[in-house]
Amino acid sequence: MKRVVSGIKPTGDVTLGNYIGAMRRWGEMSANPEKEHFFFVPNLHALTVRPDPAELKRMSRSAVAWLLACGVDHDHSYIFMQSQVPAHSELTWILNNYTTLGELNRMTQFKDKAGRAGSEGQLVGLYDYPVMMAADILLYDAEEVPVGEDQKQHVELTRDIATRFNNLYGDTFVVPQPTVQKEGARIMNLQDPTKKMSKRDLDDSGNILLDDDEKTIEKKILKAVTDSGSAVATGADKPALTNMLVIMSVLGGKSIEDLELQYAGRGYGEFKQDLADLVVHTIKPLRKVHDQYMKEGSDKIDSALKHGWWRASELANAKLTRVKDKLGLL
Ligand code: AQP
Repeated sequence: MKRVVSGIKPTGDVTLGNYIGAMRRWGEMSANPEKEHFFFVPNLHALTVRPDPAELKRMSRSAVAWLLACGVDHDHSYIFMQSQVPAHSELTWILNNYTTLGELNRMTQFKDKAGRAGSEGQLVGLYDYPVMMAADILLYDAEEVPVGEDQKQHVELTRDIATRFNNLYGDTFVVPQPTVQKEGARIMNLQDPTKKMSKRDLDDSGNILLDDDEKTIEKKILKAVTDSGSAVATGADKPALTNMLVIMSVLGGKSIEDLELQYAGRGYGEFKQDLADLVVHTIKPLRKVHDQYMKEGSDKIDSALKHGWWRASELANAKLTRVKDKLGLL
């Protein structure tokens, strides 16, 4: 059976960017019984930001609750916690020996994140993140990796590592394909549309969090920066409006052209209010389900993780044994 792997890092509260670029599709995809789906929480990757331990636990459980709220809950789909499957760390170490410094130096996410983190944040873990991501994918023979645009380069590196290893030791890994949707693959910050909407900004006024209540969402959208002129239209000189139109198009199911026609001659104010209503309407039911799972006494998160852990461990351990065998590791 074909396999699909993707994940959501517990580095902060999940954003509308994570939802539109990736998670929105995961519920529907995971209902396809012809494929096995693995959606995991890469909590080892989260260590690169040295989170408070209690907060890391909360965010990890919250990520599982969002996955469940997005509809990833079927017999043939699995949610698991990365740290509970030790094969991820072990294969990372092995793959470090099949990855060059030159390749890691080219990773734009590292340059971006390390640049923002200052010298204290230039950690080996952050540098090595793409190798662990390769291990995350290759352990499961995943053919497909649905991600947002920002992660595409990492999946391409995974392909290179897998091909290199296969050439040296014979067929071992399935070479995966990144699948990036056309619309909404890179949702931008509402206060600075030149940068990506991200979980981990200290100032979250430009990021819509799935956890935000209705008033906060409305305030963030009404205060979003706009472009010069007054037309609700896309274009190279209209990064803010382009971003908001993409959000409206994806969530509302209308084409950008139709939306431009619909708002022709109407001001930014009316457009933003409609966008705020649409975002609230989309997020509210998800948040309700998420909050139910997060309530004390709900064992849904633990039982989902147990179900996922069992299958993930079975596959990951078998793959690791095969790799060790090929390398002569006793
Ligand atoms: N702004 C975005 N637009 C579209 N897709 C996005 N994704 C992330 N940001 C956007 C996609 O969401 C999935 C999960 O992302 P992740 O948790 O693995 O980490 P990330 O890509 O590093 O996302 P963040 O929110 O920016 O996290 P931090 O702040 O920790 O770095 C991925 O498929 C990603 O492409």
